[in-house]
Amino acid sequence: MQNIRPQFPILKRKINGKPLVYLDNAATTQKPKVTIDALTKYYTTNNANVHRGIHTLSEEATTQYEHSRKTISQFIGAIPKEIVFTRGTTESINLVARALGDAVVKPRDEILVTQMEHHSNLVPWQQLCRRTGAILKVLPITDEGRWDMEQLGRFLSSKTKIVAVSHCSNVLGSINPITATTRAAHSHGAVVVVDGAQAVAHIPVNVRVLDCDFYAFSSHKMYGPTGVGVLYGKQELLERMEPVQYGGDMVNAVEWFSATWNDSPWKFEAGTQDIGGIIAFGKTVEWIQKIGMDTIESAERTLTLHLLERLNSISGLTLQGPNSTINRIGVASWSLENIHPHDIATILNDRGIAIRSGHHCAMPLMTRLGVSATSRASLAVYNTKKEIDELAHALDHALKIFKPRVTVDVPKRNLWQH
Ligand code: 7TS
Repeated sequence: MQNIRPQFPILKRKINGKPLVYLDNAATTQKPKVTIDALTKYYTTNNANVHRGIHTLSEEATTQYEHSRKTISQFIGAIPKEIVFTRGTTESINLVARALGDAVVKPRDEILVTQMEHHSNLVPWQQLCRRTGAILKVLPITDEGRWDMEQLGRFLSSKTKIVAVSHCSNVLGSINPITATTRAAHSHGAVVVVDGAQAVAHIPVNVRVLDCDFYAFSSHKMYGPTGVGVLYGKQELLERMEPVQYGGDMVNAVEWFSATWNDSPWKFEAGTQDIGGIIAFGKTVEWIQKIGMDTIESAERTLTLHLLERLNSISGLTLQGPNSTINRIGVASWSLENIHPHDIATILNDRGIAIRSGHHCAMPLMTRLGVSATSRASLAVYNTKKEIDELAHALDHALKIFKPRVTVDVPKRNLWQH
């Protein structure tokens, strides 16, 4: 996309003498100048604590902090009271597991996840099951890397209390059918929690259309600062839930032996939040809105098509996940011959190319795929076709290093005899 790259100062960097090719956006995206400037401006001119002071700085900081909440709520089709600020997707999901899970889940109830969940949307539910005696159910995926929707009906019943699923896979790139799943889950009275960490930066998200009950995401995966996340929750659910952290700002009145809570969402925001980060995140979302999510989605789809074409052209490469751009974001994982993904990442890094290798915090999914690790490239709006071509050339280079074309005749004798 034109005019985007110059807005990201880090993209001018060289790594090992080569221009940086950053293809690890599913881990975290780089930050535009708008975001960096917003952080600097906050600490240079506004820094103060929020919801506390009468003084001008505190009033300004509070106004900007609450303005961020408004911007973010509009971005996903919610209202400000439905936006809880957290440290990230992980904290958002843990908050629901504690505040809602512990209150409603009883022994032998069921929680449904899928085979493609990130550890952040699996371990909190395992722990909830341990605390309550509930049973964890895992919806299988197909060999193409999609949820097996034919089986969904068999996994849902009146025992299902929570359905916790990812909107997009951080390994396979699949965009999952949330609206249909929400409809099915609600017909059994289950609450739907969506891990949107890999979705919000890449596809338009409207929580009213999805009709999910909770939606969790992280600022740092959508060009914003680290340390800031969001939990969207339907207003009536957030109001019914008890806080899970206690302290300043989340209370209404405190006596020696009791306390009452502030209204939602503030009752979930105990202590001083990352005020500067939240304000800068709001500015980042305004920047995204100016570009437009539809524009971002279609630019990334063009790049994803190119990425898939280039990866498919490499002999010995096995792509995991859907092999088309339909219902798919620009995250691609692969195995290359029997070369270890860490070796591939090292060779690529020598050429300035940043990808991720490993289990991507989805170890059970690796088991399902029959691998211990994969290499993964993940795109953002500032990537180019040329960068994808460089990735493909570097993979060809890795193949040459690890699989010499000239085979040497090794005498079939026991070397130890000499
Ligand atoms: N859910 C999904 C689907 C994710 O991809 C991640 C992070 C998280 C939750 C956790 O987000 P956090 O901001 O709370 O850490 N995924 C990755 C990744 O794929 N590589 O590094 C982090």
